[in-house]
Amino acid sequence: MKIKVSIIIFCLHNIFFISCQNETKEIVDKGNFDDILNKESKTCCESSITDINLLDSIAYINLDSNSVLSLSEQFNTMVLIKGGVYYMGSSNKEMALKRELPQHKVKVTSFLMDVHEVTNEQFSEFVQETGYQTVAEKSIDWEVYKKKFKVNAPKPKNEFLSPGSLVFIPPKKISNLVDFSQWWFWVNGANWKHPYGPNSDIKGKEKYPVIHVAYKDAVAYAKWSGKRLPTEAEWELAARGGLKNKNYPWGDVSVNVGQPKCNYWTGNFPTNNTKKDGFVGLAPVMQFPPNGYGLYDVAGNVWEICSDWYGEDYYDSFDLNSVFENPKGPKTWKYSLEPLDPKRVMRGGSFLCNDSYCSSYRVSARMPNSQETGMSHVGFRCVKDL
Ligand SMILES: [Ca+2]
Ligand SMILES: [Ca+2]
Repeated sequence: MKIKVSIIIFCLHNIFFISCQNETKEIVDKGNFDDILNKESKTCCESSITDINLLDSIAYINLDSNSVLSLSEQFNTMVLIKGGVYYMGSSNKEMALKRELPQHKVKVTSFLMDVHEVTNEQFSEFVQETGYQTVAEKSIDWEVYKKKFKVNAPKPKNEFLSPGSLVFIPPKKISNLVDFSQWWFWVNGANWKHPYGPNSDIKGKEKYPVIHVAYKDAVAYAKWSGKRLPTEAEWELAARGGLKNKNYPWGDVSVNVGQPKCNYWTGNFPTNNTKKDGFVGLAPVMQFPPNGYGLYDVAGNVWEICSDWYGEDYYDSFDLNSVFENPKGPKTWKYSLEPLDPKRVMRGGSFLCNDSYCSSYRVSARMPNSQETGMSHVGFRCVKDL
């Protein structure tokens, strides 16, 4: 189905709502999809990887003291990301998309960053204290919402105005890797508490990253916790972990070689997952070795929302003879494929990334993310000024 730019975010939803609705419902009704997907694989890798993490506990900064922290205490900690000048963007033109080029010098001020993605447990605390409702949990009043647009957008179908979010459901077979409506579905009732629809829940998923959060939700959580979202310049500096001009947070070794390095899609996306990294779907945070700054899962697991607007040619605006201090992105978004849908930057890739598809576990990879919609592979982490 062809994308119609005039229908704003709903064009995105519409193309997801294809002829597989019945199949979607059947799969979603089975409940916690992560459980189903990961059931057979958890014992093969999870325990051994966690042991490595315990041994690798390094340089955690407790905001209240500098004492050594237990693993449970680490869940609420941040690490110092020392500022400086670095080359932002890809140094590998063969692997990079145009949006990652050219490399340009930026200077970033020191800041603190969460060691892991925000978890369901953390987000629950926020909601319990504030009564906050996420975007995915609310209906849209079209009469109010349509005033946002300068063009006359046709009213979407009612299901797209009812509470819901976008859920990845692996297809048995696909016809191509371009039409993502084969594996993304709009599911009414899907939200952070019910990741795969009304019959799913997050019991036992306290340490999993929260998903189905829109930009506004992430900002609200960050503000409540006394933090903020990172700029993409901050995020990339942090993700590089002190390494220079490397492809990944761990260096240049392929994600497919050696011990599992992150939660990504092993096998043929999106029809076959080999569980080689231990997880077919989402993983709890901190299951893989951290990068050089002690940050977990900057590559893979969930995409991480940044504060910048997404500009597809933003990097072309930099004077390569200058150093830009704390860039905060373009004044507004630009994304030719969906020009009327406001896009923010997200970074790091997710459990769905694979070398055959997007390989966005690379530190320079950047992706547009609709700020109005939640998805089952998008989360975030926060930063704090010193
Ligand atoms: Ca995986
Ligand atoms: Ca991540």
